Amino acid sequence: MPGLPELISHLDTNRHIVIQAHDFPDHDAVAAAFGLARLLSQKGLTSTLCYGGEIQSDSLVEAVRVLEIPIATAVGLELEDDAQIVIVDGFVGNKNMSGIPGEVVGVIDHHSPPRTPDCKFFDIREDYGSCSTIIFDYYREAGAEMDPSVATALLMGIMMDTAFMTRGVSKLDLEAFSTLFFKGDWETGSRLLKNSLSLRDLGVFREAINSCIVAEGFCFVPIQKECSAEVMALVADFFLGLREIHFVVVVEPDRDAYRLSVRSEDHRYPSDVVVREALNGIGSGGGHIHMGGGAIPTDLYPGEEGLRRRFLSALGIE
Ligand SMILES: [Mn+2]
Repeated sequence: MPGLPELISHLDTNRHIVIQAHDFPDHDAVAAAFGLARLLSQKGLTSTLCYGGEIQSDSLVEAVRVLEIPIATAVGLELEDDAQIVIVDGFVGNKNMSGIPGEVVGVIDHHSPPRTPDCKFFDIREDYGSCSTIIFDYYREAGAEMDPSVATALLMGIMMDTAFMTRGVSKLDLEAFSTLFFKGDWETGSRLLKNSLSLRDLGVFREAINSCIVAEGFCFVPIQKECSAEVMALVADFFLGLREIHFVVVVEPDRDAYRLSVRSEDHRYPSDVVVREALNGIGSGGGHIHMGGGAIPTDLYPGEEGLRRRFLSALGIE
């Protein structure tokens, strides 16, 4: 299996190393980037952390502040053309990775890739619940010390992506969780994660509850109000929590595209497979069995009912 020693063997100490989380990053992406940077620094390799776009999640902004994670947006970052980029929790080719100058040397991810990454190093473990778990594994294999702040960040990444160990959990996620739980500060971590909504998000929930359309176990939720990817995901989780619902699609208009958040609790209908089929020819999507997402450029959007029908047919309901 690929791992840290192989990644390091591809890194040139004379060139700038940049660890990039995906655009509009989440807890798992930022934690994986932070953990990897600290681990590389123990090996004498200095790196810069960045993400594309901006952090839309207030709880992640708070985590970055509390844990003193030195990460910033790639916009305005002076990067040399020969910078070596390591991407975590996503990969180039995905719509959510903004191109920054430099060479993509490595990809560390737990999403199923639309195609094999075209770079020197890649470590993709689709069976892991979080990218943070892969980084935890790197520490363990290297026998490296871990700061409490890194442990807390990785713990939050695992808790976030597995919805507190209730989806997509592998044996290694559990091992990482039980070690990090005692190494990091789980109280701070879970407080930050469990307070990611605010009163101003209630309007989005109100609209979602009014607009949802249910057909068998499938719930389609079109919303017009602008909201962050995190709030969309929480809306999707909310509907999945309804006993009758097993598959959820939340769709929301963004600047130049419609964004989708997808959830499944039925193994016969993996989120990533269904979203790719439903968006075939009009947009892009991906993710895992339990959670996924996608985007449709505004000019290709088939309308709410058109999109709902595409999902119905991808799910084989009609
Ligand atoms: Mn992740």
